[in-house]
Amino acid sequence: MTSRDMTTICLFDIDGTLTGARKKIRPEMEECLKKLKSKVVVGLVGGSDAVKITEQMGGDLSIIKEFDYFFCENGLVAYKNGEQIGEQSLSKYMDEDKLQEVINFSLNYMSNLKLPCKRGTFVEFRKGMLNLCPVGRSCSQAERDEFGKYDEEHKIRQKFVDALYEKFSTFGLCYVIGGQISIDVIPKGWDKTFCLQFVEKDKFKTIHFFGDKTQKGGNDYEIYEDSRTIGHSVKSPEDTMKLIEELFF
Ligand code: M1P
Repeated sequence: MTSRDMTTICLFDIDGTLTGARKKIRPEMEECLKKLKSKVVVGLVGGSDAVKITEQMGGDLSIIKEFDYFFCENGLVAYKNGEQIGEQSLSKYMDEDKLQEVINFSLNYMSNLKLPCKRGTFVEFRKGMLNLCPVGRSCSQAERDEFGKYDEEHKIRQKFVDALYEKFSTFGLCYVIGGQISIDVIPKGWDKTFCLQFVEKDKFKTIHFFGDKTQKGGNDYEIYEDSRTIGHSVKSPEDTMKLIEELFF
């Protein structure tokens, strides 16, 4: 057996790349990542928080140590070999008045939307970002899928993003469509490239990144385009597995 190449790392987005949107990882993908980890260093970089990502990876928080690097909220919360190595705080970074202006505007904007359905948790305050969700994060899977389709047709989130940029253009914030039903609000530079500072310290020769939202405005765009990474744009988890086979086996 050849030894593991510790100079090459593969970083993976989660929704649409390793799993379906907010779905659990499938056994064949688990197997594929396990096999890949015997060859190179493997890390995750997701927009969601630790609880949601570990749930999708099929376990509780203890699953974090199964990955060489585990970056939640774009790396604003970072782990290496199960140990936490970084954490940012949006509430410390941003002036409370400004933060409340964004939250109040968003709640008001969402209150004027007519959608197929509305549930609860329209604003989720995370460690390093705000997540705005017009349908409400407590919706069921069926309601999530319904909103997803409605949004494709009516561009609810894109219009919301445009309104946020128009209203708060000087706040130094980015409004990003990452998943299926919500918008992430992050300070400029707190996109997925944020995680690269941690891997750079370990002097990898090659950093591969795999993601599906690699188009401008998507939450994989900056890291996919970054000169420090080799970016791979995928269409689905099946596509990711195929690419891993082609590149590494
Ligand atoms: O894919 C990453 C995104 O996953 C979730 O998106 P949604 O619930 O809209 O499908 C969110 O956790 C979002 O913050 C994250 O970027």
